[in-house]
Amino acid sequence: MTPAIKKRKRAASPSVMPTPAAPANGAIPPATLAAARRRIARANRVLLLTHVSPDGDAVGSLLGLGLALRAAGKEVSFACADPIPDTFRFLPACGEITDNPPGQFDLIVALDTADVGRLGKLGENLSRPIDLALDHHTTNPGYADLNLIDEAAASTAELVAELLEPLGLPLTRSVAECLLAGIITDTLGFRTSNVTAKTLALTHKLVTAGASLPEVYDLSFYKRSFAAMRLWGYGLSRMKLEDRIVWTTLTLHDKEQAHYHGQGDADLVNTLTSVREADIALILTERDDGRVKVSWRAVPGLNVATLAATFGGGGHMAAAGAEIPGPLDEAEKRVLEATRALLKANGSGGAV
Ligand SMILES: [Mn+2]
Repeated sequence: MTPAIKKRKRAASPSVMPTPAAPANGAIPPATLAAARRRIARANRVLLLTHVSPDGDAVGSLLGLGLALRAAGKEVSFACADPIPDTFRFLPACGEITDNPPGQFDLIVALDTADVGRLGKLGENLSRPIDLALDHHTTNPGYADLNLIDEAAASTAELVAELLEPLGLPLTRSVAECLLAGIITDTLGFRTSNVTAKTLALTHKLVTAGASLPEVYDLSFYKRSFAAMRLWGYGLSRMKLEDRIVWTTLTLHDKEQAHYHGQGDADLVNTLTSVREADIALILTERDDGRVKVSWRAVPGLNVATLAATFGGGGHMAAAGAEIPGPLDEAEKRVLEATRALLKANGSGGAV
C-alpha cells in the first residue's frame, strides 16, 4: 500500500470508522452491559437462579440464558427453590432445574427476581453474592453487583433476547424456545399493555432462530389440565361484578372437588380480565396454611402494584399479588374495600 493511499484512507476515516456500539438498550448503561459481558467471558461455572412460585417468564428466562451460556461453552446449573409447574416440562433442560445446586460457582445470575427474598431458601444459602441480575420489575432495588434492569421490557425473557448479542452469547433454537415461552406467558399471549414493537421484533428473531410460535404458544400458555379447567368452573360459578370490579374466590374445597393439585388459581384471574364491564379483576385463593393469596389485574391507568404493597405484596402496575391472613370471607371484605377505594381515587367505579 502506498503512503498516498494510506493517507487518503486516513482522511476519510471519520465517516467510515465504526462508531462505538450504540447501547443495546436505553435503560441499561453501556458501561454496565460491557462489564456484564466481561464477567460472563471470564466465568466458567455459572449458577442461574429464579424466583419462588416460578411462572413462564421465570422458567423461560432462566433456561434461555442458561442454554445460551452453555452453547458458549460454560458449565451451567439451574436452580429454583420451588418445583417447576408441569406446563413448562416441554422446555429443553427444564428437568435440570434443582432446589439444591451442587458445587462452587464463579458467576451467579438471578433472573426475573425483584428482590433476594423472592429466591426463597436459595437466597439464604448462597456461597457468594449475586453477580448479575436480569429483570423487568419496577420494584427491583438493584441487589446484584451488576443490574441489567429494564422496566419497559414486557418480560425478562424479552430482555434476555435483546441482550444475548451484546453479552456475546449465541441464539440457538433451544434458547429461542425457552425465551419465547417467557414472552408469551408474561404478556398473556401478547395481550398486555406493555407489549411493544420491540417485543414483536424480538419474537420474530426467536421464530427465525427456529422456535415454533404455535407450538410454544399452545404448550406454555393455552393448554391446561382438565382439573384446572374444573377449578375454573367453581370459581366462575361464584363470580361477582360490582363497581367495575369482577372477582371470585377459590376455596380448598373447590380444589379438592376439582382434583386440582397445583398452586394458586390456575391463572383464572387472567381470564376474569376478559369481562368488559370491569376495570379490575381479582381472585382470592384459600391456601393450606390458612392464608389467602390475592391476585389483581387492572386496565392501563390503574396501579394495583401499590394496592398490593399495602397488603405486603407487590408486582407490576397491571398485575400484582399479595398473601394475607384469612379467613377467606374477611380477607375478601378487606381486599374489596381497598380495591373500591383505589377505583374511587382514580375517578372510576360506580355505575357498571
Ligand atoms: Mn416476568
